[in-house]
Amino acid sequence: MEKLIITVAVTGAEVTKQQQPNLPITPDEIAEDVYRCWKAGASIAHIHARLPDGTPTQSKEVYAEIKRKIREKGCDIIIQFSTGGAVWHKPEERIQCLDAEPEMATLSAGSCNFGDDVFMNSPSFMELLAMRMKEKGIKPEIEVFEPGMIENALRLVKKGLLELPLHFDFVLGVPGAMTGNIEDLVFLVNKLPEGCTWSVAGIGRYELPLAVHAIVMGGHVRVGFEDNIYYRKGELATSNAQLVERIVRIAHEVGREIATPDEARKILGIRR
Ligand code: KMH
Ligand code: ZN
Repeated sequence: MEKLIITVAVTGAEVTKQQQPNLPITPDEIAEDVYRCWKAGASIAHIHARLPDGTPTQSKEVYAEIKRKIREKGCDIIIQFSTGGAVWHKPEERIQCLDAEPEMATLSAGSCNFGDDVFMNSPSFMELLAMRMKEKGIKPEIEVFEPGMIENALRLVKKGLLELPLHFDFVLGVPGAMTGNIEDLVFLVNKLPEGCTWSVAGIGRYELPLAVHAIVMGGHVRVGFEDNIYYRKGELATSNAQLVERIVRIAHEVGREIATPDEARKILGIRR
């Protein structure tokens, strides 16, 4: 089996410091948190920028600052920026983060309900994101919240805007979108074209069981405060690194080795 790629989603756009006091917000906090997760075994950092008061921002300057601060620490983790932003960000704000030149960026492959909101990803915006990433040599990670989103991504392949093999991330358990039972994961994995890679990001209580299954199924895993703030029911996690460390221990116990960032680049076809 391929080595395991662990992605850490350190901040997200929805969680607050009130909910999780150890949530990293500023570029300094995000860089330090990413550095600790990298030391613990993460090879991709999925990043959302925030303003100092915690408001989500898609400002390319803030993203560039986060990237610079991570690299200043000598950390070679794959930096993945979110083009998803927050549900209320406009498409032109969301796409800006690509100008800060991440190695990877997310591409949400369709619209869905998202709690009490709607997460909008029109066909024309998906095409624009794919085109911009292609021009800039940024590896897309296809975010799938609903099964039809796989088809949407494959339509972009047919149009020549995305290339196979793609890397997918199944975000399961968002209220309003697909749930996160094991059969949901297996169903989605079976839909992927040969040669594609995938990870799973289970929301809340779905995070751990889905991660454990992904480890033994040969997929990859995303954990972090964006998706889940608890270590176990009723007990907040002390840090993002704590969640990464647990995945490393479980993988070790079942004989799945952990990919370094350079090994992850090879698995994902990223040229540095
Ligand atoms: N915050 C969600 C509305 C992504 O990062 O690309 C979208 C999201 C997906 O988090
Ligand atoms: Zn995100």
